[in-house]
Amino acid sequence: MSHSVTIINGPNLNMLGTREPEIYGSETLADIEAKCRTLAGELGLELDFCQSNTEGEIVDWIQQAGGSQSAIILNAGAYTHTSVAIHDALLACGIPVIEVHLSNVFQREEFRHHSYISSVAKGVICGFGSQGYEFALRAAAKLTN
Ligand code: DHK
Repeated sequence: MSHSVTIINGPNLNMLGTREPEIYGSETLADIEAKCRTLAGELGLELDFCQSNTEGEIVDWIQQAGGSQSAIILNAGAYTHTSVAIHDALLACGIPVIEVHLSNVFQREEFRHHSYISSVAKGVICGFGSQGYEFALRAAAKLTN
């Protein structure tokens, strides 16, 4: 049976490529999606890949993934540091969550040091740029096997 993984991207990640490239790199989100689709194929995973600037839509996607997917990979952008609603949705979804950040949030402003996601995630990957998504997919493949 092939497993399905959802990669959910939060606010402003649609701006990758032009947004503070010295922090987030020069690849676009479409570039990252293409790399993830290639790797997911190699790992035998089905992949959903989505992005929203809206907190409620991200909550909806987490709820839907709980009923249909094997794992969630989540870069919640700034909602990482603010969203109790996303924390609660992750607690309720019943599938493993891998938290990803492109940047090393611990080398940045203090308000980025706290995450509402980490305490309910299986693991956290940050600071490796877009490669972090690939690490997360490999972790998801192991978790779902
Ligand atoms: C992305 C964002 O948009 C920020 O709000 C987070 C995260 C860090 C990242 O590094 O991918 O603080």
